[in-house]
Formats: sequence, structure tokens, C-alpha cells
Amino acid sequence: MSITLYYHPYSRASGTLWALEEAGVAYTLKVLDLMKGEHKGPELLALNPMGKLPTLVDGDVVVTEAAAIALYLADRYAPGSLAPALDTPQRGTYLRWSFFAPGVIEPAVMAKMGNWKVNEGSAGWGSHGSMLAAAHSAIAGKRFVLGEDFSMADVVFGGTLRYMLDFKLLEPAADFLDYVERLNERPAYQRAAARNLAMRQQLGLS
Ligand SMILES: N[C@@H](CCC(=O)N[C@@H](CS)C(=O)NCC(=O)O)C(=O)O
Repeated sequence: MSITLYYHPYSRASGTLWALEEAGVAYTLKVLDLMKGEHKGPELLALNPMGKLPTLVDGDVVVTEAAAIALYLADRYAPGSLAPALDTPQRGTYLRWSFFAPGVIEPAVMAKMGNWKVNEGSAGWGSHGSMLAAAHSAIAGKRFVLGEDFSMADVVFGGTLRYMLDFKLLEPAADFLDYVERLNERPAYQRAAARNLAMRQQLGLS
């Protein structure tokens, strides 16, 4: 089986590269130039009708959505370590914050940036303030989302926080910064960051 990640270094696929490094699997990057619109070409559209990155192909399996890809890799290649076993209480916490990142943090931040007028009771992401309170609670008094143990939920949840902080889309609260600092110490993250940087340089982007 071979794994291919459709990728661009300035996309969510850069976070998927971290997930792949954590999972410790071999993979090939297929670079699609977002500036040239290559992601809207027939090759990617046949795999992902959204024409978006990341898209992962693992043998006959196609997985899209950055969070789904990360959870897939953990279940498939690191069960019981990066993904808590199905019958453990940690599983609920693991899923909760993994879904919270794309389902609540991302749209709540977009809603605030775009000044969207929505009914907060109907919108799944609620209010920006309640999203923030919940996000702080996820790591309160803990090293990682599950407590002492790092998991793929940290790649998803923590990766989202890192992105939001880097782009100044979230206030740099001390607990968020400390948590991201802990994540940045992971050797797999450092390998991914180095590869993302090398890819940007190779593409003449930095
Ligand atoms: N919901 C998707 C969003 C993917 C997404 O929006 N990717 C961006 C790059 S970060 C993209 O491919 N944009 C190009 C486009 O839509 O034209 C996920 O979480 O993976």
C-alpha cells in the first residue's frame, strides 16, 4: 500500500504532513500549485469533488478533510497510541476536541472575521466567546487534550490553534501559547515543519 498526500505547503495539507510524521508511515507528496489552480484540475477533482487540499490516497482509500485524515491515520496506523482504543473513556474526549476544531473553532473565527449575522442558537459554532471558553477548558490543567498523553487530537485541535495564533486570528492567550510550544517540541512536528519549509523554498515561496 502506498500513501499519497495531495499537498501545497501553504495549505491545511502542511498540518496533514505533521499527522503523517506522527503516524510514522511512508508517504509521497503530490504538490498541486494553488496559485495556478492545479487543485481544480481533473486529477484532484476525480478524488475530491471539492478540489481542495489536503486529499489523501492510501491504496484504494481516499480520505478528505484534514481532521478526518488525521483520525484515519491514527486509527489505521497507530491505534492505542495516537488514537485511544474504542472502549476507553479517553475516546470521547479525543473525538470531542478533534471535531470541535473544524466544526466550531474554524467557523466561529470566520464568523467573527466576516462579521456574519447568524442566530447563535442555531449556528453550530455558537458565539465566539463560548467557543473560546470551551477551547480554553479543553487544555486547562493539562499537557495535552487527553491529559499527560499526546494524541492525534492534539494535531487537529492544537494545529488549528497554532494556525489561528500564527495568523493573529486568536488572541495570544498564555495557555494557548504554552500548549502550542509543547506541541512544537515534538520531533514529528519538527520534521514536518522542516519539510514544509523545504517545500516552500523549492517552490520559491520563501
Ligand atoms: N474542510 C476542508 C477545507 C480544506 C480547504 O479549504 N483547503 C484549502 C487550502 S487550506 C484549499 O484547498 N483551498 C483551495 C480552494 O478551495 O480553491 C479541510 O478541513 O480539509
